[in-house]
This record gives sequence, C-alpha cells and structure tokens, in this order.
Amino acid sequence: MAIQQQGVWKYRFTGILRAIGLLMPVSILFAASPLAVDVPLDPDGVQRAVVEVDSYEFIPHHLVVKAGKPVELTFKSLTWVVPHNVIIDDPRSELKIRDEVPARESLTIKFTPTVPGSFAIYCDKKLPFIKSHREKGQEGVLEVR
Ligand SMILES: [Cu+2]
Repeated sequence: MAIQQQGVWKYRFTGILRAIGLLMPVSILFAASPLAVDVPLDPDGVQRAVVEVDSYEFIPHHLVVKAGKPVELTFKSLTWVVPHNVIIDDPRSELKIRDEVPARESLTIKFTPTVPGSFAIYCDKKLPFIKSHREKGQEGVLEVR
C-alpha cells in the first residue's frame, strides 16, 4: 500500500516536472515578446517607426514588419559625440542597407522587405584595439513576417 502510494506520488511529481518543462519555453517566448515592437502601418500604406540610437544600443531593438509593404525607419541619435551606423546586410534578407547616423542627427531609411525571417540590424563602428559597437551589444532584430 505504502509502496503503491509512493509510486503514485512519484508519477505525479514527474508529471509536474514535465509540465514545467513544457511551459518553460512558452513562458520565455511570452517574456521576450514585449520587447518586440510591431511597426505600425500608417494610412498611406507605409510602416513607420522611430528607433533611438545610443551607445551601444538600438531602442527598441526588435522590430516586426510585414513583408511586401514599404518600411520607413528613422534612426535618431541620442549621443553627443559618438557616431553610429545602421547595417542590415544578411544575404537571406535580400536587403543591403548601410548608412551613417552622426551624433545628434537622424537618419531615415526606406525599403520594402520581401523575405520573411529575422535579420540583424547592427552598428559596426569600431576604434582600433577596442570591441566593435556590435560586440558591445549594438545589435537588434528586424523580423519580417
Ligand atoms: Cu555604433
């Protein structure tokens, strides 16, 4: 009797562990989703957003856009001295964007994504003997759906 109960408990316990194991990846997904920003579609059919550029990050750093509709992203520098740039060059994206964002200035890039996927947006500025801005964390995601 006691052994049987122990067996039931053990079964239930492993069941709970399995449930937690299954829920974990889902909860991580939900935890990450507030960081992803859906770029709103304006009445004129253009998906527009402003991204702040700081040392060393893009805010927001995860943008979600729809394929087949034009996108206009304005990168606004918050820095006083440090220049940054904006690069999207993952060959899978079929995008080739590389532009400068001088300190205290804004840059608007326009493109129409056609290939769904998640692609890096990054800054490759680098001083000799120091890590690149990308290596310091200045990298975001352009997610095309
Ligand atoms: Cu930079």
